[in-house]
Amino acid sequence: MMQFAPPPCPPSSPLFKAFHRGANPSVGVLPDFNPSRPDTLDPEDLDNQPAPGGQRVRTLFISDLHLGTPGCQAEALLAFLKAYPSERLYLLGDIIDGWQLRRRWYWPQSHNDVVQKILKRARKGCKVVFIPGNHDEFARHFTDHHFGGVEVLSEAVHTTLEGKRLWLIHGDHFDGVIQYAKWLAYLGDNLYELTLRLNTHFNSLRAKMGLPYWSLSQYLKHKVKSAVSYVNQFEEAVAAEARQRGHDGVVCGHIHRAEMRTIDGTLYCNDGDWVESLSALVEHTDGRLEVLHWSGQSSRVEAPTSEVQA
Ligand SMILES: [Mn+2]
Repeated sequence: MMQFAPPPCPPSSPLFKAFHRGANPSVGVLPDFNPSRPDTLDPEDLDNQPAPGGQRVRTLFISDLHLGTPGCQAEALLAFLKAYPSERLYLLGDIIDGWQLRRRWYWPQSHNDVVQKILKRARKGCKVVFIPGNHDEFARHFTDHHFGGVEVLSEAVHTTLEGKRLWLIHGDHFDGVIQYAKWLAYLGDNLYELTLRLNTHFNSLRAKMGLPYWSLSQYLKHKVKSAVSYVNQFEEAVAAEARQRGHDGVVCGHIHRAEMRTIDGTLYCNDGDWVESLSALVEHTDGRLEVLHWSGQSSRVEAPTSEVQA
């Protein structure tokens, strides 16, 4: 059985290099794979039954797992996947962090378990689609191929139970149209409060050195505002593009900020990440979309849907 994950071997090995460079299909390293996947999920199958606290859903959207990095919360993700079996699973990019793996090989058992769990889902009738992101762009060489029942696509459209067409992308292609630095999006309120305190010490030191007051906090406040602005710009740009392409909405990842809101009549959903926020987007069996935040059990937060004018 083919795996879409990089093989658990050091970066120096030829197989690893082949995967990262883009293997030549003519040598049969990664051929088209047509799995004997059942057409529908068998709800009687034990693997398709939710772990206590969870429930079976129609569709599960996850992204930004960053497998292959110490930051990936693989155990939490595994527990979440067990709690939420689904008829469809969309992996919206940055699943495997090729950037970091190239620098340093990090592949613990739990990360392998996540990959195995995903492949098992595919075998058990779940339709699994993988849309590579910028951190696993090596997989973009393999779009329109199947690996172990996992379909690799550059983008996709999901039709909800209610018949809405959702455009599925990772989202990194919008970096170019957004002015603000990506790292700013990660700055949180706590960090900001800390800088306010730091600022006091910082300036008393400056005063002792005979230097004029310079507001570190004001400087950073501006930067944090820029971060908020970055997120808004990203969301609006993605929604506008989805609208222009004639879709009812969009589901993406990339900025590690789970969200579900309507922007100028277009539904914008971000399924979050499994590094910081441990969040996912689900479509329930009744067609309702919901952002889930995982905290060890089935911690569920109803995402408010608000109309925001761009
Ligand atoms: Mn990304």
